[in-house]
Amino acid sequence: MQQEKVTFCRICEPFCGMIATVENDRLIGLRPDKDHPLSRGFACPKGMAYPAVQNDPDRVLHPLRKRPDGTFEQVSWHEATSEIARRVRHIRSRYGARSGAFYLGNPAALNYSNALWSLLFMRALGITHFFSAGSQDTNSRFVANHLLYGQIMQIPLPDIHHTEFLVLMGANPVVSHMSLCSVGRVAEELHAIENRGGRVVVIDPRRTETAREHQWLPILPDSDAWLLLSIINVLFAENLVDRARVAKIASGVESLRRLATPFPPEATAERTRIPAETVRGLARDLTQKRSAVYGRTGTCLGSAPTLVNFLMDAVNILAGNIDQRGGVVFGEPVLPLVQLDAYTDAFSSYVPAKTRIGAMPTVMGQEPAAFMAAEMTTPGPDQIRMLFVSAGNPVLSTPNGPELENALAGLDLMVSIDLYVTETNQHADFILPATAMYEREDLPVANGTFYLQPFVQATPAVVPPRGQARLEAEILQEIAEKAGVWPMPNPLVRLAAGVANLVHLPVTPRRVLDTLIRLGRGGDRFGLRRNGLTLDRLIANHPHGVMFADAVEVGRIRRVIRHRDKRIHLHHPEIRSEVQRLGQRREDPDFSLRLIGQREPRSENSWMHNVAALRAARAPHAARMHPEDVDDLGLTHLGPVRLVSASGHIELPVIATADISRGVVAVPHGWGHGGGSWKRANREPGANVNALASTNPADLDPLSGMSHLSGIRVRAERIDSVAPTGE
Ligand SMILES: Nc1nc2c(c(=O)[nH]1)N[C@H]1C(S)=C(S)[C@@H](COP(=O)(O)OP(=O)(O)OC[C@H]3O[C@@H](n4cnc5c(=O)[nH]c(N)nc54)[C@H](O)[C@@H]3O)O[C@H]1N2
Ligand SMILES: Nc1nc2c(c(=O)[nH]1)N[C@H]1C(S)=C(S)[C@@H](COP(=O)(O)OP(=O)(O)OC[C@H]3O[C@@H](n4cnc5c(=O)[nH]c(N)nc54)[C@H](O)[C@@H]3O)O[C@H]1N2
Ligand code: SF4
Ligand SMILES: [Mo]
Repeated sequence: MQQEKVTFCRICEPFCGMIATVENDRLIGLRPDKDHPLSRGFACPKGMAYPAVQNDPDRVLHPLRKRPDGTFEQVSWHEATSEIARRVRHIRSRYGARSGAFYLGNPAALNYSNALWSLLFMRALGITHFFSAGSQDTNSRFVANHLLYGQIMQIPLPDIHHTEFLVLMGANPVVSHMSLCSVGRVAEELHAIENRGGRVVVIDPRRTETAREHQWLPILPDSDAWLLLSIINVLFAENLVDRARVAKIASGVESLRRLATPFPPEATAERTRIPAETVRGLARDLTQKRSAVYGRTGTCLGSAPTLVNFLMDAVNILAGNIDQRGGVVFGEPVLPLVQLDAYTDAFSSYVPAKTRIGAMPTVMGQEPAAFMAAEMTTPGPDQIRMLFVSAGNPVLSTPNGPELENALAGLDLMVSIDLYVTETNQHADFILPATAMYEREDLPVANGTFYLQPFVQATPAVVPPRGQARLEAEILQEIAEKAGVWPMPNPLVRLAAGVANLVHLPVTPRRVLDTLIRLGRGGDRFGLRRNGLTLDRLIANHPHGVMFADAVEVGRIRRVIRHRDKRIHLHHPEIRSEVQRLGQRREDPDFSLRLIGQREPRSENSWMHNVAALRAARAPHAARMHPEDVDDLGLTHLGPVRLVSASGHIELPVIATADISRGVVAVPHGWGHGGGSWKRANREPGANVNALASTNPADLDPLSGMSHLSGIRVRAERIDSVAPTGE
């Protein structure tokens, strides 16, 4: 019998509404949900293709244990968790709790029970080596937030629905559908800005899918700090800053002026390749209209990314656009996440000079993933002996995968929870099968503060788990219980436990979520408000979600800022030294090209390459370069090239295209498959671009420990053929 169920996609951040068709407990189709208030009938090819992941014959459906000969055998859940717990106890007693590590990958951020219970599991086991995709994605943005507003949770969002002038720096929303900003149908919303007389400028080294639709302003990779300093310089020099107004909300304005004084646009044009007059025009326009500057991974992965994010906000602040309708605004989460953060500090912690290797900061407890290999191979009391990986493929997603693979081989215990055997977990002792997204109940908790409109939606599981797949939270809790370290005290759990104890129920992710909903906007306050929201009511009575208002409120900045004086802090010695460091960088003529990434519309990081429908008639993995660079270097269009950095080299075909600036090479990340269970992906030619990235502490962002993945200095060499990779 066929049934239709209302749900939503959790591959990326718009969480598009979906109607699932289910037959005999099998997901047989998806269509976009026309009644979803945000996506309004839109879904992208990745989202639509998810049934092929759900039903993939290559999925791992039973716990797997590594045999001595390196192959995997199926074992029962009981055997797997008991043996893991036994080995955990042994390693803890022999080397101490600090020998444990956890890597939490990107899909965990869109899966509340995995994220929440992974954090609790780490606390229970005393794991301090916590790594995540964040140090390849968001942490520089978060540290800029910490410096400016004293908190990490609420970051400025471009008010796309009301702005008249949007500057996108290092973001490609037509392909990525926006990130750290949950908004539906973004490609249309960008056109709507122009339709109401506004303008969208895309500052990007590549003429991206977004740039093609709007106004492209090419920039040399890794030079945004110079551009932003010049914009700030012009704002002051041309008296465009309403000083009295800014002084009301921010301190350190004068220090910022001085910081930017040496950088008039004429002094930075050569570094950015943006003409001085264009920079002056940008600065003027930003103060004349409702404007917003927004950046994403292109501004988070360079060599000084905290500085870039800091300066980007400084421009929004100085131009009078922060906390303004049509400017940048702060989200209003429906669940009481901000209160919870203020109470526990769980999501806003920042500790400078914390890590054993490199003395780097931790951001929300996360150490730089670039140090994973070194933390495994460097002797000492905190050397990593055991690693848990959930929803991550760091061999392809973090710097220097080959180095990490070698280090993984030396671990005493490695456990991975995933849908597939991957390049990473092929090195594990155990691979445990996770439920795929339509097999679980969910609500986008971590994105709560990033919604442009106050909105909440929960979905039930639409199909039962395939095979023996289980929720990550259940798996982790069982291991911790068997290891004798669960339950454990934690403010969040205590809160839910308090509630659960009243009715003598165990604490589960579901009860924590229900508690948050009941205490949140529209919540039933445990019966005080009749017909208020509970998790069950949200699912049963509001399948397409609840929209509380058309837009988030503005004029709330004092409530967002967590500095004691309730002002934005624009003066920081760390920022000053970052500007000095910029000026000290010497370019190496041996590596005169700059490497950037390129997200593809039909791919999600490393893990949707097994879906035939997404790969049909697609060009194979390749580098993009300007035709004149291709000619000058003696390369040929579609011919092979070797890219060399100070850290490694890769070989792949090159595509000549005028849609990229000269001196720039673009290569998508997440390729270079081999050894996983994803048979089709393994057959695709491709190279791991992160073999070119550095794990040397000197190459990371000192303020955030962010990996340097965009603007890596490389050279291109002519070769006769590409060395084969994969199977
Ligand atoms: N050069 C370069 N490198 C980059 C980037 C870049 O732009 N350039 N981008 C960075 C960014 S932004 C990110 S987010 C990271 C991603 O880094 P990672 O999170 O390490 O890598 P993914 O490729 O997203 O791998 C996700 C894994 O989770 C599995 N998975 C999928 N769904 C589920 C699920 O529901 N449960 C479980 N348990 N597992 C699941 C998949 O099979 C896959 O193995 O890559 C980063 N690396
Ligand atoms: N189709 C698809 N969608 C995705 C993903 C995916 O893999 N595929 N991944 C999801 C994830 S995990 C994330 S974090 C988001 C990321 O969302 P986005 O950041 O919007 O996605 P990217 O396509 O990486 O866009 C980064 C842009 O920065 C540009 N850039 C690189 N270096 C520089 C620089 O130095 N300066 C400037 N100004 N620009 C630069 C690149 O050319 C690129 O166009 O996308 C999400 N959505
Ligand atoms: S844009 Fe695509 S992948 Fe992202 S949530 Fe929407 S349908 Fe899913
Ligand atoms: Mo990401």
